[in-house]
Amino acid sequence: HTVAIVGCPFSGGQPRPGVDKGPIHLVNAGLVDQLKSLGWAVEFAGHHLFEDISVQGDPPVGIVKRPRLVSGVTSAVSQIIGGHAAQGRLPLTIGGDHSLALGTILGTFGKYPNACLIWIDAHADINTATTTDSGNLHGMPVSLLLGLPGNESIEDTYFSWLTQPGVGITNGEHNKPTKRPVLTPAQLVYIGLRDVDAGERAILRQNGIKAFSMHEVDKFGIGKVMEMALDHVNPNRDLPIHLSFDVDALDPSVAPSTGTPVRGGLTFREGHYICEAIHETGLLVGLDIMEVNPSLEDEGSVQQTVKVGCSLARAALGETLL
Ligand code: DIR
Ligand code: MN
Ligand code: MN
Ligand code: MN
Repeated sequence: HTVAIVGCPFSGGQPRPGVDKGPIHLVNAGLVDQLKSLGWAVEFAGHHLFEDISVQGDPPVGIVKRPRLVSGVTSAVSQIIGGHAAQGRLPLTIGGDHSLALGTILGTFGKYPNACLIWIDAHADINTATTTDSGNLHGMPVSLLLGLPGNESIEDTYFSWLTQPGVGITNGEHNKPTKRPVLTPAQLVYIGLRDVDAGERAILRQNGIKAFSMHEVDKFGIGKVMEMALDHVNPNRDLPIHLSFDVDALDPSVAPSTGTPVRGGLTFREGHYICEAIHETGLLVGLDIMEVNPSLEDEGSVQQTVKVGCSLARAALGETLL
């Protein structure tokens, strides 16, 4: 089996420089050889610099920042990931900020429309253009993937490509295709949440989206939480799985070099257990390791965070302890 490493040095979905250097550090730390020694054929053809995506001025829409750039880069990412998925390769995207998931998830769901999405994060990343306080698109990808109301100001202008292709739902009256979002709420589950904005809480509640916050991780333990999360999105353990892992889900003592650390996060083992449990299903079809920022904190913290990023990827791709 082949894993395709897609390096995405991109930081436009949030304000802190440096997260674009994450993928370079992960590869320099030996990720390619590490995955080879797990028995994978590894395809890595260098990082994607998105040089052809030039944006002539990118003024905010309302407070949403850099919508043109994020749209251009993430639609390119969706093509790259979609290509790997179509060829039967497992795409491993290394970020870069979490707005990149707009592209990675459309890429895998284009090939596997019935897949489920397991989102590991301190944050829900489900703000809309209406609810966002920061205007940062890395806090918004899930709402765009779900096609939630509130994104009207950016959706038709910049993210109209973000729909499930090739699905023949038509609008009866005019018989023209209607847009079908990439994801439905039932296909999504969160683990690790602990910094959820008020508007996001309302969205989670209104859409009945399943989320296991750190409270549930403490209450039930990570083993039970993984079982419940999979029971929700994958009851018969027969649907493809996309795992999108924001390293800020981990406690800052475990992954300090990330843009929006939040105390009270997953332990080293809890984070790895999630990846191991998903590997055990044999259903993984897409993997993101996001938000490693090697410009933040001291050199030791950077090395530690980069190493954790690599070892999460290895755990999801079959590394075992025995
Ligand atoms: C906040 C922070 N909810 C926002 N989100 C972050 O900007 O929408 N996501 N840090 O990773
Ligand atoms: Mn986060
Ligand atoms: Mn926050
Ligand atoms: Mn995130």
